[in-house]
Amino acid sequence: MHDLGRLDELPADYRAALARAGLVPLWPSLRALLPPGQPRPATRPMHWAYEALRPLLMQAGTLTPIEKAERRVLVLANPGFGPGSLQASAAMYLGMQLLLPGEWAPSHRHTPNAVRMVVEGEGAYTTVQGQRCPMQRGDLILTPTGLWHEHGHDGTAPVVWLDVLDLPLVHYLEASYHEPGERQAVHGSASGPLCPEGLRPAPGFQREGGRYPLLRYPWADARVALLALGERRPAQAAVQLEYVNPATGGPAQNILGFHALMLRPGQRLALPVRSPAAVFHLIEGTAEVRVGETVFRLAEADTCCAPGFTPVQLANRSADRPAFFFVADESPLHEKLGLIETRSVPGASSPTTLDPA
Ligand code: 1HN
Repeated sequence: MHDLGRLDELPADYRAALARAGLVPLWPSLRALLPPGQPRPATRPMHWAYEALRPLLMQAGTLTPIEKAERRVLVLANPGFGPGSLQASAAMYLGMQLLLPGEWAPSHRHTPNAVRMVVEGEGAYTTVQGQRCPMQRGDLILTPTGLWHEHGHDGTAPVVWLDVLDLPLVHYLEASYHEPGERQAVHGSASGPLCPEGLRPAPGFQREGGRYPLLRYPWADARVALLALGERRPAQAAVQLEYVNPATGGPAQNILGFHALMLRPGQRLALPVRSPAAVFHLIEGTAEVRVGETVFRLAEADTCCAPGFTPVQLANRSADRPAFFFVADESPLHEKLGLIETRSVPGASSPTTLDPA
């Protein structure tokens, strides 16, 4: 492969003439745009410990009233995208949001899709398109593109949740905007699963809120399902559930994908190397996440991210308790764009359990 010409090899007056004409030579940038063999992700492996983040979030609660924030959020910033980065990966935004007792985060809607993974506290709720969704630890609540949403809190202690949005992508596409709204009239509750297992709304089913019949996925149900699946799957197999849209059987949202994953006591799992970046949030237990050469030790409520094209191994360090992860990734986007790739690593094409270390 030839070394290509550099910008500084070109005469200064020629470069100035190009700039005046609104032109740029391709060859100095060609290798950065199309690196050999695989991408060079800006996304860095990162770990955000809840223990470190929580006091700063609580401090935001005293420094900034909700009226001055609308959404009181500390963004989990990946430094690979530069100082002040507002993203965790190319397509994923992560933020920890705090709502204090009695506070209200007013109704709005926007083009990016959001989900909330509840981390701490009782008594808060999100109203999505008129459906009141109570928030309990580990619950996943969707606010798909264009749906009205607002948050309230009738409890007595702070409530914290992890927001996951496809904002970096939608903003890059120059498609990101919001509209403020009035307080919503509540005309339903999404306090339980819409349908039992094996049933789904028939084609043509429409509720206000349209193509998303299920907005709240209670953790209590997902946890029971993971434990039951773990009983039935071989001891070394991955125990993983995908959050799906029951109307389509496809991913719960269009751009980002969401899973719940259980590691048995002592289990180690090598994930296939894939093109999308992924985020791992530990709902329960203690675990180790190895991203390439970097090892993170996760406590409950910790979050980390892994760039695409990078080997990831998960390990449950406890000998007697399962560990439960919430996983968010960019796979629906890569699938739709025809960019999805899975590469074999020795011993891992589908999730593979390694011998205990
Ligand atoms: C948003 O609407 C929420 O509704 C949270 O709670 C975080 C980050 C960027 C843009 C919109 C919310 C957000 C957001």
